[in-house]
Amino acid sequence: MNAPLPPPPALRGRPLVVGILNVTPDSFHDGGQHEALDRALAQAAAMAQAGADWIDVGGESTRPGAAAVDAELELRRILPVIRALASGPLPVSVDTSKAAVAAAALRAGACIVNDVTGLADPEMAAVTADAQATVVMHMRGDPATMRDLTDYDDLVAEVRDHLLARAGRARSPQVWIDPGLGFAKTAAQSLSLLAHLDALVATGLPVLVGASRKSFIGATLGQPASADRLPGSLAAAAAAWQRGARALRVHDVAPTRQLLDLLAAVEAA
Ligand code: HH2
Repeated sequence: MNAPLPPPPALRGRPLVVGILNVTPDSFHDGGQHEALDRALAQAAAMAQAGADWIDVGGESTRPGAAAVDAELELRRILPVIRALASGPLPVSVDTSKAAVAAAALRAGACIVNDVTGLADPEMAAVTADAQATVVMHMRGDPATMRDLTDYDDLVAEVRDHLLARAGRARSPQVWIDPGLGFAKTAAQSLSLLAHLDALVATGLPVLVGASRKSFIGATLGQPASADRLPGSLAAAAAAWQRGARALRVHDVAPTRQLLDLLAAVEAA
């Protein structure tokens, strides 16, 4: 098992920065960049050097319209990376919705389960008992269907109540909740969840936010290419931190770390 995860930081304290490491050909921003083991490990080392607190390893893209990947292929992609990172300085999460994949990743040295489906797999709750932490994210449907599942009567309350119910299934010592920006949400709904993040923070569970380079930022700022969304991603990270997020899942660790450290320094001054 790799380095242990620290407890969630205090509200408005130094937030955790979760570095994204997608070992996929088709992730919406970093797809194809880290498929070779040496490139994945170099990226993890660069993120650690830049101030990441934890590395999130994924082997299946969940972007809208992404093709599903079977467990065997997902494991072929992620296990060599997780095994290599297990002896490294940072805790490692596995970004998967399959209980079998999560279990194998934990055996290989990961210590956190990050499940975008919020423990939809009936076997996942039992697997989380072997993890130090679980991230329970809100979504509806799957990447193929979620764009058509954006009707909510009361978006913020429904997301909060769903997350509370799903978090109750997880058996890890730490359970994080995540609004799932961009997952079965229009751009306006992702902005609204960010604006009303305090409703999730008020549950008392630590909140993790993944806004990095997502299309709602592009839609808001007129930036169709994810490569042009760093300023918007930093603004979203700032908005999340100011509303009480305790971890930010990002592609760009160094600029996010600087942004958050400065905000925390202003707060402490
Ligand atoms: N977003 C993505 C994947 N996993 N996990 C959590 N907890 N929260 C998120 O917002 C989240 C997530 C999608 O981003 P990315 O991994 O960069 O892309 P892809 O799914 O195309 O691999």
